[in-house]
Amino acid sequence: MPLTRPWGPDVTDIRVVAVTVRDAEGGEGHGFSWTPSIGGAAVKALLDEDVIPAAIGRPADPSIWIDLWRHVHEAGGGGITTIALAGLDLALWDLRARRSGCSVTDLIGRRHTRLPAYGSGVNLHYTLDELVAQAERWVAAGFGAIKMKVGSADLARDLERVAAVRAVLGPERRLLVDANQRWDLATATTAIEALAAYDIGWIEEPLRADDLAGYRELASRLEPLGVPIAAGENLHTVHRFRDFLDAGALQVVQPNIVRVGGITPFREIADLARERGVELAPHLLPELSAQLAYTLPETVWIEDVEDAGFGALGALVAATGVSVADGVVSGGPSLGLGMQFA
Ligand code: SMN
Ligand code: MG
Repeated sequence: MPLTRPWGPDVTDIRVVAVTVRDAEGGEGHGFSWTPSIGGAAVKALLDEDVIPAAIGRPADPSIWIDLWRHVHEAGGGGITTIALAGLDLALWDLRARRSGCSVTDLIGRRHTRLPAYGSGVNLHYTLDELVAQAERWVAAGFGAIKMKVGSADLARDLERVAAVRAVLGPERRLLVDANQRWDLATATTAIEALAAYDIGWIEEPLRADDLAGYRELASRLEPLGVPIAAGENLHTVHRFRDFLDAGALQVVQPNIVRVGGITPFREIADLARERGVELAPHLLPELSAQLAYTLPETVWIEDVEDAGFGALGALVAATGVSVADGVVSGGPSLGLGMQFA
């Protein structure tokens, strides 16, 4: 699917592999694997050649997840393997909820009907004017928090942009910044010390995503500043999330439901975050993330990347019912996950 607002020169579309599962009684469930541009064909090949043949004949139930993860493990414990597994896992949850005649949210147990949403922009390549205009759109739309990109070649450019967006937001709204792994430890330390003056709600992926030692050291350096470190969109297993939390390296964890392998592993990661007392903030996929976040005891922020929802991109057979208005996400399907791709 082409993106209305490209995420960068080499990310002009997203790839979705739609997965349909059928059980012996003729029940049907719909899930999907997803990736921004890179790896879509490889994910489809893994599904076709390894995941689907290993799944056929097993119980049509998400509890098969761990066996299938072990089955594909030699191709990688996470990454395209877990992205591929997600397609099947989502389809199995959809099927299970449909069999029960309810939504996945109600099957698991609903705790919320509304959650706060933040406006998110993939906007490092925007001009200052375009960035300010985007922040103004979000304020006008009623968002209480927004996220912008940092990590420019020149720190002065980041500071100018963050100052401009903070001026649009005023002192009350939450301003989140995302460096998408662009810094090393020394650069991150200097940059975050300077950015802290703008009351940053979290700094996301300041370092290479899997640099555990770097995150541990950065967390100890930032402790006196009180700027929380967020990461997780590029961590793929509950084991890796546990490593980061054991190291005291993160204050906010951001699993992407598809990248971690689906709803089954996402729920384990959410339990882990709760046990450790860190904030959980699901990455992207608002129509899916909201349906799961409604089931959690805590209140989590849902990320709404401007113009990038599957519904807005015209990708779904029918709308999920999940919608964002006045900075609040609400609604959802009455049956299953309601995410069948056209
Ligand atoms: C992001 C990652 C991948 C695609 C779009 C946006 C970004 C975010 O890092 O956190 O929103
Ligand atoms: Mg990010």
